[in-house]
Amino acid sequence: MSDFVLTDHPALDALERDIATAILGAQDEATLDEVRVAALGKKGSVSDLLKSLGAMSPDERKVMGPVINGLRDRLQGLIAARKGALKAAALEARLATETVDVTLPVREAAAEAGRVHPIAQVMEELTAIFADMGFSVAEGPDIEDDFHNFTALNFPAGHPAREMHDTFFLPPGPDGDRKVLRTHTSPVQVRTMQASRPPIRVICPGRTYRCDSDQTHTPMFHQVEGLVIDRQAHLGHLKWILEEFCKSFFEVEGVKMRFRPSFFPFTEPSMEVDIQCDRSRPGEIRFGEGSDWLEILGCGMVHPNVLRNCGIDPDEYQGFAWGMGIDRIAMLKYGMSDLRAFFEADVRWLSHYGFRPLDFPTLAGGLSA
Ligand code: 2NL
Repeated sequence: MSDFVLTDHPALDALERDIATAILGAQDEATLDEVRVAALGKKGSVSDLLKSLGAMSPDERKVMGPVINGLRDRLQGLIAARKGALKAAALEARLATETVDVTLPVREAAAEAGRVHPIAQVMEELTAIFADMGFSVAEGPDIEDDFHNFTALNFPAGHPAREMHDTFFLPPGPDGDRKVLRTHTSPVQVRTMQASRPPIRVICPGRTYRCDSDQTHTPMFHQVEGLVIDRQAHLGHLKWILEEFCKSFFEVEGVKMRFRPSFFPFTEPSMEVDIQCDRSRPGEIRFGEGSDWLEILGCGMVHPNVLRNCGIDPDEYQGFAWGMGIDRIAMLKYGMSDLRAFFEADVRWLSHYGFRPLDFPTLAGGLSA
């Protein structure tokens, strides 16, 4: 700026050049404001010049007025331009550093993010798998009467399940009847048979209660039972349904199953079902491979007495049913060792074993995908 000649007044040109240099050299708005105050503030160098006009003679003022005002106007314009440039640069810098990567996963704090309990997850999985095979879900009361929990299901009068030490009974009502906390989900199927006509295809997942507590038993636990009633429903259908279920649930291509004779009051014949597994790796069970067996459920053809008790003619209809523990198959699939932890409501356990709320089970992508 050596050829900085704006007026016929070298001293004013020098002043203007110095201020202009300071304006253009300001690297932030605060510095620029300091320069502005030093020049145009109340006691600024340019303000002093403007004040000096008042002491001049009219002739002198006629000449110097436009000179000094011009100087002030140019500096004001320069300040405004510099301010705009600094603002734009600051915005550019922020935009460059504060970029938001919208593709990053949502950050979650362990305690804040809710988790789906493994039992709820497994219930969803069961529902999805059996819905695909045409089953609907039926529900019923946790507090049952003796007829729906025992009598309709062909339990004889002196059966041990009807005793205090195995079952939770409520105090008798005015009619002397003792209600029970249902010991299985079968009463839901009894109610379904009473309320509808065959063909019937339902699963009944829910809470059940027995007077029992150790590492593998809790007083409240979960079961899912299935029921099919039709004119010609038979054990071949049952085997196919259970095999499809096991493959889907444990996410394997194939699984060998073993049907052993057993006994339940409400089915005849009755069977217990084992599935193929491999237990050679410590602390791990794999299904669909290996040469070990693991019992996972009980099943059978619905006893004719049960059909009759529920208003279905056993000469016209027949069917099969099965039942299994949800807690147990959840432990097998997701590798928990102590059943009691399921019901201790410890959020650390839940954040370890629980499921993200939007991880819905699908049949296509693998349930744990
Ligand atoms: C088991 C065995 C089973 C059933 C449940 C059932 C229900 C009705 C009629 C006939 Cl209404 N049977 N359910 C049948 C066989 C076995 O459960 O080990 N559950 C954990």
